Amino acid sequence: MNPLKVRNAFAYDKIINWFPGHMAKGLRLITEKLNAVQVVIEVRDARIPISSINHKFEPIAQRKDRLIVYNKTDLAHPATEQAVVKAFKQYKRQEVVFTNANEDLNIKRIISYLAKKAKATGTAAEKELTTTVMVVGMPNVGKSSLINSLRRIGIKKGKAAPTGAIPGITRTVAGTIKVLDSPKIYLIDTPGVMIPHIADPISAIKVALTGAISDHLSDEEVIADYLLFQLNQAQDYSYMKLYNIQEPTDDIKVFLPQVAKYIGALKRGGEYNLAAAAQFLIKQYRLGKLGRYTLDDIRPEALERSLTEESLDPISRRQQKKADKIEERKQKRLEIQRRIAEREKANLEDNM
Ligand SMILES: Nc1nc2c(ncn2[C@@H]2O[C@H](COP(=O)(O)OP(=O)(O)OP(=O)(O)O)[C@@H](O)[C@H]2O)c(=O)[nH]1
Ligand SMILES: [Mg+2]
Repeated sequence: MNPLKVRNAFAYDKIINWFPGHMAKGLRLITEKLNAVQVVIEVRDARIPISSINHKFEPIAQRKDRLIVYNKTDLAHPATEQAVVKAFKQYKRQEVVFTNANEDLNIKRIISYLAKKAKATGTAAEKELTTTVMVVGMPNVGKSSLINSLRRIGIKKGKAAPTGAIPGITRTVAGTIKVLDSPKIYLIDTPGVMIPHIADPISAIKVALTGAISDHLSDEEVIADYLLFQLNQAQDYSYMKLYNIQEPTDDIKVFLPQVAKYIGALKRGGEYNLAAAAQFLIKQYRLGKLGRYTLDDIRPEALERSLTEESLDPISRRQQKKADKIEERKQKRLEIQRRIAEREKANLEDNM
């Protein structure tokens, strides 16, 4: 087999923006309900320990006791946990827990952290130790699954928060969900909130590949290409055996037709359906069928660069803030237009 020529870097400069109305509203409700909680659990994706940090949560989490949970650790590279735990301790003085909410991994650690934060509430006669916790994070990282897992372990009860494989399942900040009896621990589920403007296009691709951005908004063939780039960077050519491909390739135009052939994705005229092949590959990644891949650079020097404040370029920070403001204003305008349209539709129906 000839050694494969791979790209040095992935070229992409498109900006993906996704901040629908329910997220802006969710963020508002999260801020409003903050007074009622003692602890904020910020859930992130273990496959993108840096790219799943949403600076929108900083002002929220800073005011409370914060626990950072990196979920879907079963899908991340096994070296991620140790590297990230160490770097966060060193550069952020923050404790982080890695979980697999589907298999209740490390859930007891979270329960004991929350139990220690319990405070006396209620009247003097019937004082009860209680912790109320808000669970926030980017879309689809597993916030609702984590709540269900805590409840399974804490009070041995079934699912209370709806979950699903696409982002945007939880639409609003609803009531509290009990996950422990003594002390009483109540959790509040919230809708996933996306970073309003991701300045780095490659971060946006990583976020999309993990499933936090609605698929129709991002170019699936580009995301599949990024996946191929990552596999080849890791010199992992297991895709050859998986999809019956003779030669490794770093060219998505060569790769996708072969995957389409393997899964039998054909268009009406008999052409290969490349979009279907790209969707298939993305799904395989999300299910862990291609192996455990962490997409952010977790080498010690890279983590140091990402986590130390000084390394953040003040100009790009200013640009980010400006872009956030513009995006927020746009979303507000869209929300108002949507409401007007709804009202007009309702009036029209009334008059019919
Ligand atoms: N492999 C794996 N999948 C997980 C894990 N946690 C959650 N999932 C899956 O990820 C998907 C999203 O889970 P949810 O709990 O709905 O995510 P969420 O953060 O509440 O999503 P939104 O409400 O849309 O913001 C579901 O298909 C879950 O089964 C995990 O630890 N490992
Ligand atoms: Mg949810």
